[in-house]
Amino acid sequence: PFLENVIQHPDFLKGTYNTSFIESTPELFEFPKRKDRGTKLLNYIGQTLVNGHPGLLSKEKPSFDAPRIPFTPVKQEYPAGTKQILEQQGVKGLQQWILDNKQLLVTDTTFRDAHQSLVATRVRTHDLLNISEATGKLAPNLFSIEMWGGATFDTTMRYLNEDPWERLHLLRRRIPNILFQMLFRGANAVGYTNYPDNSIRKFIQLAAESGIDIFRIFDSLNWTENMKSAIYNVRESGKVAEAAICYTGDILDPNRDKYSLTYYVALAKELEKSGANILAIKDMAGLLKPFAAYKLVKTLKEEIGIPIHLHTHDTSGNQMATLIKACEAGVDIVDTAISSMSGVTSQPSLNGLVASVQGQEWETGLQPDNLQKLSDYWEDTRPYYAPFESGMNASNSEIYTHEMPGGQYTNLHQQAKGLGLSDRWEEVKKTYSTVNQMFGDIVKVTPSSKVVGDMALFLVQNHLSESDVYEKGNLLDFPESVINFFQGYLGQPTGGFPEKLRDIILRERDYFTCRPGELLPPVDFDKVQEELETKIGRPATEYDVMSYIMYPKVFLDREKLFVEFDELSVLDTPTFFHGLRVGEEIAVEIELGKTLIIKLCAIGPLLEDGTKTIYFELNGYPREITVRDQS
Ligand code: 3PY
Ligand code: ZN
Repeated sequence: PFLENVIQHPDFLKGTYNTSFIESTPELFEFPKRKDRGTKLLNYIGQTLVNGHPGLLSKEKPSFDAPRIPFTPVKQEYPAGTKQILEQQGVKGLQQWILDNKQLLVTDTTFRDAHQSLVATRVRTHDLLNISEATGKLAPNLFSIEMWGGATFDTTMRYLNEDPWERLHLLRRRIPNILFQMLFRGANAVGYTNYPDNSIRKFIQLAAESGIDIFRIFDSLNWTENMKSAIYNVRESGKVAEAAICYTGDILDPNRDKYSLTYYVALAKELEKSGANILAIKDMAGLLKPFAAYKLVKTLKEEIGIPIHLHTHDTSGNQMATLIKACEAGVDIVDTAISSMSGVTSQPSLNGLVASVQGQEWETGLQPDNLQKLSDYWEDTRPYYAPFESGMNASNSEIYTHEMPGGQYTNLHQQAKGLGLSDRWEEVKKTYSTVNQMFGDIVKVTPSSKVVGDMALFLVQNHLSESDVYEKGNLLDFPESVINFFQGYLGQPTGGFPEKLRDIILRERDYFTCRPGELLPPVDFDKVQEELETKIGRPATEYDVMSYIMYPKVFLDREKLFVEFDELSVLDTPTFFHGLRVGEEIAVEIELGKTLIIKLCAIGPLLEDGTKTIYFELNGYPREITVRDQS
């Protein structure tokens, strides 16, 4: 509301303001009361009770015990952490501090990749905020917290009716001492396709100003041309450019020589030369076996001078050993997740790793008792998201065959369910690996992994085999993402595209081999802002404009829901997903010091006009809501 007041103020619009504008204009701090928030929340709860939350089959609200939030006195100061090192010593100073450090440095991915990989990125800001102060105070020795980017940008808007920028701003305030890290998909930013160069620049500027310190930049085909602009812009913004080599194949398998040790060393050197401050080894599927990790890290430490940060997924169950072997080889930083959010498609356990290196030269300085408290919280909170779990309850070495990134596994599973293919999930996984070979054995990570996934779903859904594609491909309507990929919109894969398949998929369409960003016209931000404001009928902030550029339809859909239901992040998660049980009463703090008491009294029968009446009490007064049954 403050930003809205500023950009709507007549002096601001006319440009007749000076540096004391904010201090001398008290009305900027008068916020209009958002009316009817109670009614809007009742409407949302009513909708959820009658029609269910989108994507959730069960309408029954399960019972949960309140999560154990560790007590940390408000007055207790946040111990200084890596954020202060960056602020005081700059990027170069931080880099040197990492290199000089004997300790094994640890990143916690619980706020991003862990839940992206376990529960389809559904964890809500509400649950992150509840544990954020405790995380900052109980785990101040973390190197960084990965808490943004990847799929979180999309899913916060698409499924959680939230604003991703607000999540970043709120968390930043609650964790002022630990570096924040985001996953940035190079020229694809936080989306699934290349964006114009000036949008990449603007996105990085806004994210840097909002509190992101380390940008892990990767390209889904390891095509460095697509990463250089992001590396440059992160450096320009004074933040840390962590450039990633995406690991696929097996450097120790002599039969798979496309992605060899020599290939990765050359890539790492090129990224260092392009300005990377840290090198990430991004093992998105968990394919980097322990002895391969030793060899890769040892060699890279000899060949490059910047710190090395290892990221992996524990799908096979082997990856704690990978982290330990990498540690022996001299890795600087590793990614882990709090134990109750770790394992299988997520990262190896933070608590486990800390215990493993205790008493060794790499001892992390993190306190096991404190980490246990954080894990207890997540153990209590994770069941809220049970409907989004992948069903993979144990480790699975079949990952070495299908090579599906941990972050994709649960999403593709959900997508397959949505298409009615849940009983053919085994076939989907097999086809995923066939498609990879058809595409020439490519690096598979968002968005290239999505292209492979889309093609696999397309083949399974239409009962098509590999030979069907070659024999009757000219009659098939391939998914748009597959066509765009072969046209060159994601960039160029190592070794080029398989030409025969490209001809079948593209037919008479053109393809190109230059950097897609060169072809995309720059975004005119003012024009987009105008267009957006016309569509939503309110002033748009720079953040709104950027969200709209990244995901136009998703942004507008969320806006519609926002107008209908207002801010839903105030609801606790079980209520957000399932509504209330008859007789249940909740307190909802809609703004500081303003709480609504909502009680569900009864749900009326289905009426002839297709509606149901829901009987509530709002702050003790009876209220009725009518909801159309969409079943
Ligand atoms: C993402 O891009 O979302 C990923 O997690 C890739 O591993
Ligand atoms: Zn990952």
